[in-house]
Amino acid sequence: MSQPANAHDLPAVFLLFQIQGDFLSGAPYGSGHINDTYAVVASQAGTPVRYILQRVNHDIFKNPAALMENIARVTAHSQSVLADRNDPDASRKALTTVPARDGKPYAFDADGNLWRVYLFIERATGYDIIENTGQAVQAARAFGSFQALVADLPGERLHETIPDFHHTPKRFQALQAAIEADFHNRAAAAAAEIAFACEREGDTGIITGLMEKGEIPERVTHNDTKLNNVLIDDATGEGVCVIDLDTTMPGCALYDFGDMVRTATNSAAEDETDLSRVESRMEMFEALATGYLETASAFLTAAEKRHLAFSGKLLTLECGMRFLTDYLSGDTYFKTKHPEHNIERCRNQFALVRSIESRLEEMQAFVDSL
Ligand code: ADP
Ligand code: GN1
Ligand code: MG
Repeated sequence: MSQPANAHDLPAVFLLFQIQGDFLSGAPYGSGHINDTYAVVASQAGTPVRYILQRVNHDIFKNPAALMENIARVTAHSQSVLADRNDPDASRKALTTVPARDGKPYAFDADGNLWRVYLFIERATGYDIIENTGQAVQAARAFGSFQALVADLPGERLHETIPDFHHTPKRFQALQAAIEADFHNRAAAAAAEIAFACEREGDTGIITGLMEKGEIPERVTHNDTKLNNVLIDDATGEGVCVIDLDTTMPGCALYDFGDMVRTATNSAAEDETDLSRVESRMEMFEALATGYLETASAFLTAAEKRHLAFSGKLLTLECGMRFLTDYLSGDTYFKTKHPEHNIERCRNQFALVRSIESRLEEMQAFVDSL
């Protein structure tokens, strides 16, 4: 379940970092499901300045120092590209970590938690539900540009911060193990959802199978392209910054496009329980495909393009299976607000899968027409 707001000693954590000025206040921020995120305010000679202070969830990210090595490399690369362009807004267009007292981009507290601080990107918003097709175009452009940017990342292969993160067949196996164990006696209540996932087992291995055969390439990808992981500029409406880089690692371009479809085409919130409101909107899909291909068509292969619509179905199915697995396992992974939260999210995602299935051909025909 979610952390209580007063779970951490924010003034003490603040002092671990080279933040100028005095600690004024701190409060939980955002709607991420994984890390503990706070907006903290420092008084800099009387002017309040916000920062993002985050505890990285080390139950999920088993090697948070390696994760921070990835982030340091990706953010340094983004900033050097922006500097080469003399971009006057560079510090809003890429995440910037604030160093700890020892110069590292993170610090450990007395309980062994890893913390990091980012400059707060002001005058921009991460949306849980999309408001218009313009935002879909912008979000897709931002994630497509991000993929193009990290394609040139110098150095070794990035660390896999969560192994097999989007290996859907392994996610399916994990679901089967949770059903068999049924430690919390919840499988009976989830019988319909379990059946839904089992009927679609054949879909789970399609993308991993093409990757194993070398027909779809491994690329550095973001892997968590949920709509609220791109900040949209409040004034211009442009996608200003891609955030939440914890899962930026070797992956597949389709994982990123698929998760955009999952989050940006849904006409309702991810945990909406009135399933009649859950629909994958064609106009949002078209906007996503348009924005994404503007920035990514130069590097995408024909096999990747052929699976863009399917990736939306697959990533939605995978996410629904992950919520279901977590429900059966006693809600240990995703932050939840009440005991039914994960199964409600699962039902919502599976309703969205059905909706995508009903227009899959139309979606792919649109991609092919571009
Ligand atoms: P999680 O992995 O838990 O989703 P995120 O890194 O996405 O954590 O952060 C949670 C939320 O905090 C984001 O959805 C966004 O609203 C906000 N956020 C994160 N980083 C920044 C930043 N540098 N500037 C402004 N807001 C941010
Ligand atoms: C988590 O961290 P956040 O809230 O952006 C999850 C994603 C899921 C998403 C479902 C590291 O994303 O994989 O798709 O919840 N992140 C991790 O909303 O597991
Ligand atoms: Mg996030």
